[in-house]
Amino acid sequence: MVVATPTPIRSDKIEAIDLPIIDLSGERSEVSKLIVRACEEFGFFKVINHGVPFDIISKVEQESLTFFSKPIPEKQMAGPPNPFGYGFKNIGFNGDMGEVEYILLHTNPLSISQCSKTFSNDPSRFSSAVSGYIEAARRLACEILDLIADGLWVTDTSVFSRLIRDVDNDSMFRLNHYPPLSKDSDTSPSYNNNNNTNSCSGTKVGFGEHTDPQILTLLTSNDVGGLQISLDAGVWTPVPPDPTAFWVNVGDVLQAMTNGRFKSVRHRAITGSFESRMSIAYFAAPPLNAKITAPPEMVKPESPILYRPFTWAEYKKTTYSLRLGDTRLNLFRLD
Ligand code: GA4
Repeated sequence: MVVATPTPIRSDKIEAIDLPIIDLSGERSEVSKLIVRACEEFGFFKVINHGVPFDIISKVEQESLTFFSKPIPEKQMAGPPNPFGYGFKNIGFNGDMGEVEYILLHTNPLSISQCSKTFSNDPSRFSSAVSGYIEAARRLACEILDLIADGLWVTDTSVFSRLIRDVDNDSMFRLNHYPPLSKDSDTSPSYNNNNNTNSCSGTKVGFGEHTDPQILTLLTSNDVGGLQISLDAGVWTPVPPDPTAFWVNVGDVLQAMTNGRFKSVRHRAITGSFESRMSIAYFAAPPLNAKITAPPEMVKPESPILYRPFTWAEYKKTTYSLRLGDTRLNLFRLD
């Protein structure tokens, strides 16, 4: 088993580089080429002119702010995330910890409406805000996946998007709150929503380094930074916040389906700001019984098949049996 141990923050190198920006209002064949290049080189890009009204994003942000502003014991009544619900510092089931609190949900409409009463005094407002975001993010993810199929010259152009159009898709939704530094200490963040302006510096891991197991992740955040991506081990590139854009990252399943041509990007979130970082993530995932394998166009004599076919259920089970930072896709390699 290949186990990647997260590198301590102190010894990491920070390297600012220009990250790809995709303007979705551009000419289709040009946009699809640029997306493919971004996925190959970075596994990560920013999307502007995406067509999702800002109102859809800000309604969820408002719900998120209202929930995370509650006292911790009240929030904990909506947890633990087993597998869905409110989580505080614990990430997953194998001892990973971070300076983060979150809500993790399945995107199935029934499960959203059923759990909304645990998160809000106005469940129908919460449910409609979250469902609106999920539907917009799903559409955007489908559009991006269709552009990717075009750019890769795959004949079946819905080979990727079909997986998340399926009613049984296993996509997830996550609200993260990374607390600001506390006034009283150098390094302890504070989980209330005060905007501290006079605290001292101190950087901590909010969400440790990892790749996302799914197909694609769409992320929005408020105007507070903290997200970083890593293209080389131990070298981190800060992602400048932009509340008007979506950040997209390639997940493990898309790496497998492109036969390793796209890279599932390692990323993490750090804390150390004087303000709370809030982010919203949509993880586009296939149905549990979907067979994950590269379409024939991705396999050539010079690039033979890299991974054995697997179901999403099998991949998910492996993911949850490992630690956050583990390189799980290597366990499915054929060589
Ligand atoms: C990372 C991507 C998504 O946030 C997530 C995470 C999941 C969780 O928080 O429960 C995992 C993590 C994520 C990968 C390894 C396992 C599972 C925590 C963890 C230690 C919801 C997902 O699908 O995988």
